[in-house]
Amino acid sequence: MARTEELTFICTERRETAGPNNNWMSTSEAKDRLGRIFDGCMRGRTMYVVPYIMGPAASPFSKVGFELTDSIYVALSMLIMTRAGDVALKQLGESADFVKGLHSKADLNPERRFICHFPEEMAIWSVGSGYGGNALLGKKCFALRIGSYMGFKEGWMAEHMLIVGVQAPSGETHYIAGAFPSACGKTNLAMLNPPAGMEGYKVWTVGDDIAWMHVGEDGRLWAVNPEAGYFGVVPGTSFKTNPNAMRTIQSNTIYTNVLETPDKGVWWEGVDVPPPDQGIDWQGRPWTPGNGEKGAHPNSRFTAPANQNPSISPEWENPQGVPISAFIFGGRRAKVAPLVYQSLDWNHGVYVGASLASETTAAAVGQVGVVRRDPMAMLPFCGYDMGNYFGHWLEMGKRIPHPPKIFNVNWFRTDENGKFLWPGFGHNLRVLKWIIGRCDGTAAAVESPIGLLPAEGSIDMTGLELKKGTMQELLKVDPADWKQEVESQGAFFAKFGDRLPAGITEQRKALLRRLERQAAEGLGPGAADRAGIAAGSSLT
Ligand code: GTP
Ligand code: SPV
Ligand code: MN
Repeated sequence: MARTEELTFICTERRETAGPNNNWMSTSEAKDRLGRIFDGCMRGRTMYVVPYIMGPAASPFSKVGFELTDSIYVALSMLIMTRAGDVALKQLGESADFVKGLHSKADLNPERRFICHFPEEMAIWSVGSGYGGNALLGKKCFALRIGSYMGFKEGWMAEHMLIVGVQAPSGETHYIAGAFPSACGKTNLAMLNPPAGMEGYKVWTVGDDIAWMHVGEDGRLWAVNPEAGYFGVVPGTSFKTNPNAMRTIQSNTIYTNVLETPDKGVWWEGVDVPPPDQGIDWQGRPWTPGNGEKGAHPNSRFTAPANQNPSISPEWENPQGVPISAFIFGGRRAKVAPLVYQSLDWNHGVYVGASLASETTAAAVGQVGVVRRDPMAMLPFCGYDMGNYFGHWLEMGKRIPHPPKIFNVNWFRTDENGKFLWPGFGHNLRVLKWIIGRCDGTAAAVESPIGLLPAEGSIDMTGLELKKGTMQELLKVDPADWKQEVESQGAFFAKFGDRLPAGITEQRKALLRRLERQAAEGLGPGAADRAGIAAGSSLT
């Protein structure tokens, strides 16, 4: 019912290739160990052979994969999540250039479960799990872990990002790509429904989880969604929070780990309708409302075709992709991170992404709600040494003549009672509007040590009234919190040793200087200069 990160491996000749961010096994050991589990494991079952394309058919950026599996769930899900079948065989032609995926649920025993990636030979072996991220090999295994390795070698980017088009009342559309850790709001943002007061806007979904991005001839960065469906978090999905998702999942949809109702329907916590009087819970046990158990697992999922989404972008299958104006990074942070801020430039933006942190969710097995660093939301998905990955990001900045502007958002800041300060969901469009305004030069910002914050009144609040002081609270940058934050960032980056690019260390030092300077200025005008704290950037 969730990804098992501790059983997920990058398998290469040398350990250094995988980096401290990955579990590593040597190629030969992995093949030996998994080979023994695979041996005979499909006996008596049907083996499905699924040829598929990641990316729009006919796109120069698309890539072909094959998945062999003994799971009917996996075979059917791949038909939804990818462009599968003849179209993939046609695309491949006589070429042998495809990712070789082997999957078996075997005996589903966690003791004999491994999800192994061989980026050096474009292969994936997954055994012992039937869960999406472990078993639908086109998604995280290929499009991110193998894809990020290919992008590093070939000069493009494979990211854990939604892609969304925001059309203003003027008719102009800006595309934004956003990285949020698992179960932190990508699908919701990708399908956003404008709030009351912003009816003139239209939001178009290009992708909800993964972006493959290349530098275009016009010097901008262009993104395609390699997937053809959504593997989305079910709990909390309702006509109130995400009407487009609700409309998408009315038919041709596979549900896992939800409550089964007596009439063979589905129900989950947070849906618009009250629970049935009884049902079968996600573990297959009889369930009644209030029996102390959840009907649906917190990471229960739907698998649905993207073209059923009423907000699907007319550009979503454009072989060239869509041009990206802005990147946003975001996590779940009850404190510290403000609602939104803009980085000072590309390199600072890379630092903002690299220092992303978020409270853990049910999307991976393990403790939920603890703050963990998750650079670019890629910690579980980067198929090589993350120090080199940061270097790749810095390098891409030099190679993109008109790079996206980079922002950080946090929908999840809470008040002293633990209640979310920001209404989120459709209202997040207010923040996207400010971000687009920054790209166009029409929205105002004020300087802070961590970056550029919205100037007072620069976020469109038409149709939304917040309690007095809430916006100030949402945008607060607490110097003490941030000092601690920078220390914790430093401890994290130290893990990458000499693979950590100097550019990251420089950004951290500059941030520290700006914070110290602000703290000193709190002591009166000129105090920073008297204390000899140098200006860290054009900001100070
Ligand atoms: P993965 O598929 O795991 O990569 O997740 P995701 O990033 O697509 O997350 P998703 O949009 O499915 O959201 C996960 C959970 O966060 C759901 O329960 C949502 O209801 C909740 N959520 C999404 N957006 C917001 C928001 O703006 N505010 C609040 N409070 N909750 C949100
Ligand atoms: C995630 O965990 O980020 C997901 C679901 O999108 S999975 O495909 O399982 O990785
Ligand atoms: Mn995801």
